[in-house]
Amino acid sequence: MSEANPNGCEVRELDIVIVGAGIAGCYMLYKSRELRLEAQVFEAGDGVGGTWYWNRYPGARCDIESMEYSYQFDKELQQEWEWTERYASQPEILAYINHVADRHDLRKDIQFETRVTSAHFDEGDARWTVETDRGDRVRACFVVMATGCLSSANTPDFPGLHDFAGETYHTGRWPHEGVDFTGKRVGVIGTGSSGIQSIPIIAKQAEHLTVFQRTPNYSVPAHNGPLDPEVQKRVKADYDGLRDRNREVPFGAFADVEGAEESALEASPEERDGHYERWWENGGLTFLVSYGDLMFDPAANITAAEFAQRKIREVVKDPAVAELLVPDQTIGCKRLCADTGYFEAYNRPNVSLVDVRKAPIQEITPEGLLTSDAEFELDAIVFATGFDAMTGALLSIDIRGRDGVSLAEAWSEGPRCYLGLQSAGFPNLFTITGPGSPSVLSNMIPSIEQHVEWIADCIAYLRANGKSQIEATVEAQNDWIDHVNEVADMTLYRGCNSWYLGANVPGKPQVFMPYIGVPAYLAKCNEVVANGYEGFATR
Ligand code: NA7
Repeated sequence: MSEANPNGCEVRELDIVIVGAGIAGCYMLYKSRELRLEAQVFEAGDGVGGTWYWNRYPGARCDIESMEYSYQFDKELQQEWEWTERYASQPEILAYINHVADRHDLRKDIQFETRVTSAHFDEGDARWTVETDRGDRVRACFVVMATGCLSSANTPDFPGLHDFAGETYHTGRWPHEGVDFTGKRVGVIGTGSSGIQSIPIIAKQAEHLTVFQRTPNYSVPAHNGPLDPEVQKRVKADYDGLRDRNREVPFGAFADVEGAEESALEASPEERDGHYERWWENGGLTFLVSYGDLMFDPAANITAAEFAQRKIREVVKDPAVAELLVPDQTIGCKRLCADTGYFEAYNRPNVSLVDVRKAPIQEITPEGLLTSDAEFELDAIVFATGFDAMTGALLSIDIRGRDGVSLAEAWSEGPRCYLGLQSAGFPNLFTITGPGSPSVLSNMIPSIEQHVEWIADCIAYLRANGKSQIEATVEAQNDWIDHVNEVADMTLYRGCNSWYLGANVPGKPQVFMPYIGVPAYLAKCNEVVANGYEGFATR
């Protein structure tokens, strides 16, 4: 079939359109080729990498250890690739994804610097029409949204923002050429992971750094360093074993943490402190799984929270500053951070902390920033203010399914997704690590691979069975969302204003988005397939 697009060009007919060339989009393209699908990837950036392409702020680093944060589909790559640090830096992960793209010759099917603007389903012939900001118009049987969970940058709409005379940056849209803050008065707004990673480095460069903190966060020292060659050798000797063990544990990572099955409350205070001390010294997010009940039992959680609070008071010399930095919420409820010298940065004479929970930011002025009780002169403002997580990137595209209903309408009270893979009313449209899947509460790369493989197997199944359409049923979707909520209610995750709930974006419906528990999720996905795609309607 041939039809003209607005530019007078022929409309390409494809099997599959993949939106995004991050870790998910690249692997989806690889799997599509295996199925001999005619595939096209559209990517807004000028290179592959997604999250790791955009987040180039100083200190950007993965908080999952590099031996676990990698693809497992290419066994040779898994053996050949040598990570240099315990936690890989953004440049190293980006180099890795670029290597994967070269190794599998992916770029020829990726159109860069092209943002998908709309995807409309035509019920007549069950095809999606996808349009881009470059005037492309293509039609495809399947659309896969590999748009990322943390890709839609959230910059609060402060009055006066556009009149600021200095420079502004968002950590998730960092300039490729880097930024030199030497001799500048810098303000960082936000103390989530991006703020916590970048603040120590900006502090070393800037003449003065003012941190504007709304909610203090817990952070465990990462204790990053060169990757021990012995660790690398040991993991590579049984990589599949580690991956298998990780599928058996709630976050899909940290399988080899000893003590993870036990209760914090069964240990004596001395034993517990010794145990926490060992995991604090070990470094990073494993602290949170050092006992099995930390995210389930408030009394257990308090023991870990108090330990972490004590550590902040030990590091930060000025007691008033320390008190401002000590969180009063459940540890782990907002994502725990892993840092290198974060709390130590507040001991520098050129760093000051401002509590904007007590005195909120009122406006950005041409000279700086005004809170309700003081004015700060600044040459540069860094927004470490996070993302419209999990739904932002999807809802920024005009997606219309059956009966012309838009995804924004269907999700007006929060995302509705079956298994995080499909939304009822949107046939043949898949989301990778969508709401309702473990996604951000798991090790992202294995979760991405599991979704990509599930989608590829599903397409193969449809073809083998002479079917052309698959769509989540409303009943299965409703049941699944109820289950996602039931599981969340058994934990302590709902108890704070986190981005898991959408609480960081004004006006966003507050719904707990990720599914907690990798093993149960994997079992469910497998069961659905074994039962002939139970909960999905096929035609
Ligand atoms: P986060 O974790 O969402 O952190 C954003 C920070 O910005 C957080 O401290 C917010 O305070 C703060 N923020 C957001 N809006 C405002 C306004 N209007 N005023 C003051 N402060 C504000 O994003 P990150 O980029 O750091 O990390 C995202 C994830 O990436 C991270 O969890 C890891 O998984 C990797 P709040 O807590 O909302 O009070």
